[in-house]
Amino acid sequence: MRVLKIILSVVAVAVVAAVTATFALSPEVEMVVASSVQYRVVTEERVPMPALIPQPNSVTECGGVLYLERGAKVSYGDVELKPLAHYVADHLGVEVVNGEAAIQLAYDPMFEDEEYCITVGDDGVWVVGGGYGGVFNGVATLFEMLPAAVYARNLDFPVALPVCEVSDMPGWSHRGFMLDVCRTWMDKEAVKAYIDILAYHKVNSLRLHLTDDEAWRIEIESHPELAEQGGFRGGDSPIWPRYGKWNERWGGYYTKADMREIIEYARVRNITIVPEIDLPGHSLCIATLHPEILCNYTPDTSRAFGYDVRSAFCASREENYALLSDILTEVCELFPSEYIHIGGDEVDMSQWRKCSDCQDLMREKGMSSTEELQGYFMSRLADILAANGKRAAVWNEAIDGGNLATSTRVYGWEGVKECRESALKGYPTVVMPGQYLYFDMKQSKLEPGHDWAAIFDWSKVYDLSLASLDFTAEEAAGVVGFEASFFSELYASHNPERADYLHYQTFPRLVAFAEVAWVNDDARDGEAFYERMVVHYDRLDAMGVAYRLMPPKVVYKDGVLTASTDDGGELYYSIEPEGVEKRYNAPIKTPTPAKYSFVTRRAKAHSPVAAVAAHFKTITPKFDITSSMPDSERYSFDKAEGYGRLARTTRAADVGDWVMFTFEAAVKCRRMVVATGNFQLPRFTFENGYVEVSYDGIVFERVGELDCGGFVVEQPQRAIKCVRITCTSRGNGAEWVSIQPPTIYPEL
Ligand code: TNX
Repeated sequence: MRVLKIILSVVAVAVVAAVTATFALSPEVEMVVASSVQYRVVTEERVPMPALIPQPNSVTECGGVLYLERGAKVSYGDVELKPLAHYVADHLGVEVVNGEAAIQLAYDPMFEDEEYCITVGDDGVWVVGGGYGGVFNGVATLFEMLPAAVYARNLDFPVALPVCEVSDMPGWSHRGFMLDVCRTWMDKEAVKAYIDILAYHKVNSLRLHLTDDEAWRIEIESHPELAEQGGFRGGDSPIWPRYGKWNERWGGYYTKADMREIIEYARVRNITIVPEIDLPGHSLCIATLHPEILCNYTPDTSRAFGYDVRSAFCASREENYALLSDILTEVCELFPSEYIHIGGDEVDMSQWRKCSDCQDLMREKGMSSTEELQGYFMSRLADILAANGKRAAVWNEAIDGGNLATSTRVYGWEGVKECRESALKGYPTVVMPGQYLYFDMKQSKLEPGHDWAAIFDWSKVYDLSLASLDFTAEEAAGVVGFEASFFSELYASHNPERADYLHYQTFPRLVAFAEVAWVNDDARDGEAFYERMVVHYDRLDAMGVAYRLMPPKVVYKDGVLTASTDDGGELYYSIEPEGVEKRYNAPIKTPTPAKYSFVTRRAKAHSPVAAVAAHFKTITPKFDITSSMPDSERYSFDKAEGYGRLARTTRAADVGDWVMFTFEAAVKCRRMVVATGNFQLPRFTFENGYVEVSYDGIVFERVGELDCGGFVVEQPQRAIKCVRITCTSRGNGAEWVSIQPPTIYPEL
């Protein structure tokens, strides 16, 4: 019966692999004898269409199932699509042929470039797009229609697909992601692995943030020292260490050959690599190698042991434009992208105000603000790009001077207001406000990340739309799309770097982003999306993504502690102080619920720790700060003593400098987190050092080494009277040390 069905459907569709004339008795016999059936359609069966993200514009299920057989082949209608055919075949574990096949990739000139249509039916599987991007987008959707194992290249044949027609096109032409490979070095293979995941989510632009204060990551042949020296910091490198890895020389850079490989890898996956050379600020790294680029005045370097911490190119120095012309010309040659991002964010303009040459230039050009001077600087760079056939892209501050051409693409990051203003002024605008799309932000209060823009999880990302941001129609007309980002100051503290921190911060927020950037629709249903996303978790698991699960719900009632989750994760719990993780199978009867904490796990994913509120409570016992370093007048030590804020010293630390916290009454606690530096940013720290505690204020006991400026004293056996942090290396690349109050968790 089964054989008969195969014969009938194959006859109907007449798709066969090469069959020799020897067997050409009749078509039916051919198919069976050659056992080269690529697929069969069974009209009376049904398989449901799986949840798709992003949701396509139109999905029509026609009834019937197409079974792809192990002998399925992939073919392409245009030689340009050959690499894509191999991409598909590689995922499915099948072959590419230049002829009839179960899966056909083809162009239809009637479609828009990124538009596509998938038809599953008697003619097999057709993925048709307007351009390469359209066919790629269709392939990305087709993968979602297949079992998740396709991402692990581990499909079990036959594979069932619903007979259907999907037609779809993106609501936004720019669906970008920005990766900061400066603060944390990510090598070629790490970038390619991440490109794979972005591509599955139909992201079509990856901006690599290639230069910053901490590193220069791209080879420039006319100035090899930039990458060869500027690609490494710490140890014996001239680049001061920051953000972890302090003792060792650490980093790397992309050679041009590496970058060409990345560009091609991304191109096959419909992703354009957009380079960012962050100018004129964020240039401490290049300024350390080429101090001549800095403004014409002698800075006071006494607070940083002679280290010049200025980070902006002098805007008046003609040689700077020649140097940048050398650099940008090579960048333009290397990257096929239409846009080259030249930065423009957070320029310390006080340097230009102190520079007599910059002041002279402003007078000569009739400029009244340093913002105009920045506009002048960026315009000159835009001219260099234009001479090389490229357009400039900038961060939103670069348009503040009002003198940058509207052909410039603007990336609005500071806030919604800046995005709307840019669009209204006529700049093609990429919307990426930090409070929605900076995936270096924390996802909840006690999780890792920054919080300067907001603390948010995927649900806030999913709510993002131009309407939700109150864009007028006129403003919306200037928008080219959205971009999410990952700045990596806090990644380098994971020693050694593993993909899991990057994954945890960016997924599933990026899953929500994938739909926001694709579906131009203001009415979004977050709950329905969550249900689809949980289905999508199977795919993330198969991709090997270590995403963040939502915290399990924890309830304590009538002496019973209950935990639950709705995302297919497995629940675990542990009890303090032992902290051994066990499977959670049933509610727990306990008089001390605060001692319990819960986490869910699923493949490589996990949730943050969840518990009753008392588990996370901290206390604020009174303390005094003393130090070998004087405190700043404005940010004096007594401000930190009230747990209100950070304090500062008046200079960076030298070997042997110390800071001590002395509690009014010795503190009995279960955990004490002590750190120098900003609350979330391992900057303004002691670069290296150790921590001591004293129970009587007289005898001190060394308990550990600083890690990114901090150390956690776990389960101290006695009440702590003093805790002291001592520095073992000179300087920190800044002009002061930030002092933060200890975070203290009481005994349970
Ligand atoms: C602001 S985004 C910056 C970056 C930091 C980021 C941290 C932008 C244009 N400037 O230099 O890495 O915040 O969230």
